Amino acid sequence: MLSNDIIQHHNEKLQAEHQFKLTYLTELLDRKGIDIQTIIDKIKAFQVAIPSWALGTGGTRFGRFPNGGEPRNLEEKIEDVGLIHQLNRSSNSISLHIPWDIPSDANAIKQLLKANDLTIDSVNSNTFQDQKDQPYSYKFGSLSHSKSEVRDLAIQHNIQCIEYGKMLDSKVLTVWLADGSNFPGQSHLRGAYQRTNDSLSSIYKSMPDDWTMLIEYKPYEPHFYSMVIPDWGTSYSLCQNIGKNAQVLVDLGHHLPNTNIEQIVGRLMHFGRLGGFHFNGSMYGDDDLTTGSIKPYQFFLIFNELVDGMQDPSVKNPPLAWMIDASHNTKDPIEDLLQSVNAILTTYAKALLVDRVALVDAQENNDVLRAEELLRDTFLTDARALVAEASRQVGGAIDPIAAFRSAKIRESLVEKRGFSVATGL
Ligand code: AOS
Ligand code: ZN
Ligand code: ZN
Ligand code: ZN
Repeated sequence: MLSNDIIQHHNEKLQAEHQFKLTYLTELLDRKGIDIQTIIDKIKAFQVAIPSWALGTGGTRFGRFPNGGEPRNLEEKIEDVGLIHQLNRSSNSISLHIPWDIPSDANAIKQLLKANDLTIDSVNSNTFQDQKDQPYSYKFGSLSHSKSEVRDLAIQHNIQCIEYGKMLDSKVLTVWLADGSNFPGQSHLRGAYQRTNDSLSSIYKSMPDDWTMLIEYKPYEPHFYSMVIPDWGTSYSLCQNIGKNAQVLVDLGHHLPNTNIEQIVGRLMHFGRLGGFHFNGSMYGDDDLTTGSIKPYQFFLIFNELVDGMQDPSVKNPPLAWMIDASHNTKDPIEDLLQSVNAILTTYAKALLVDRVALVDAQENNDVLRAEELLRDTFLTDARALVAEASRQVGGAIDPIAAFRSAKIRESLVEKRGFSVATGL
């Protein structure tokens, strides 16, 4: 944990410049009839989960180039997320990956979470790797496998994940299925879907009533001819078949180039089936780059759709689980996560600023240019001071990355943990 003095001292140094920017923005928004504190309060309430596997360098099947000080176990991963949350006050939960994060002592983990002001977000199952001494291999699939003994093993693993989640008060199971085929003819495409449907149904039946199952889709990788759950339509149909607590999870990197993701988001919210989000940045595919780093306008348009759905009382979509799913090789992982959360909050803030009454009016009257300009105007508004102020008001840093650097946090983690490399991708 950081001493609060460090953050306060950091904020004092930045306060004058921050206030200057905030005053400008307050006046600007006031002229548009927007109360700045209402927006700031919404930003404060927005929390993004950190995945345990993003705390180390990774995201590559080639070489990893760690800088040291990476968390060596679940306890240290929780400590890292605790640091992130102390700095930005917007990352109050951690997502676990089983078996990488099996809790050895659930009570001790719960206490540590509490001390760090954190909770467990989702529990993620892993049937994309064989574990040591596993009786059957997932080489040719898991929940969709042609042999029932392999499917049963994968089903049991997911049920075990639910058990770990229950111990730590999680309420979400996320299933990302790597199943698919590499060559035409390898797999019976309809059969693989039906077996997956039945396997997911069995897992769902083992889930407590107040849990959610999130089903993630991905068009390719690790398989390159077919994936069993390649797109939102497949996820959606599985959810429809399985039950009301099954929801689609959208990972921003899991689309073919130029897909209109905002429209997918809108559709799923309209159907009440959008359950969760994996934030990252994408140039080509599942690149897992920093959120907002490559296509910020597209990211804004996605958030615009999300906020529109969240604010519309006629939309019956459950609250969403927000998580970052990124991991790469060249930045300090904690700095990268702080940067991603900041991009998420800034974009959320901008989406909150959209004049929805004027937008609907422009749409109704087919004023194409005005509708577009309403969006462009908010996208081009610099909303960073709103996010900084939200953080400051609840004891976080005005500039979390600058605070992380000036407090030499990575240096002290290296000193404590040595040249450690985290488990994960
Ligand atoms: C994989 O591509 C998916 O994005 C998963 O959500 C996630 O990255 C994986 O479960 C991490 O192991
Ligand atoms: Zn993902
Ligand atoms: Zn992915
Ligand atoms: Zn990814």
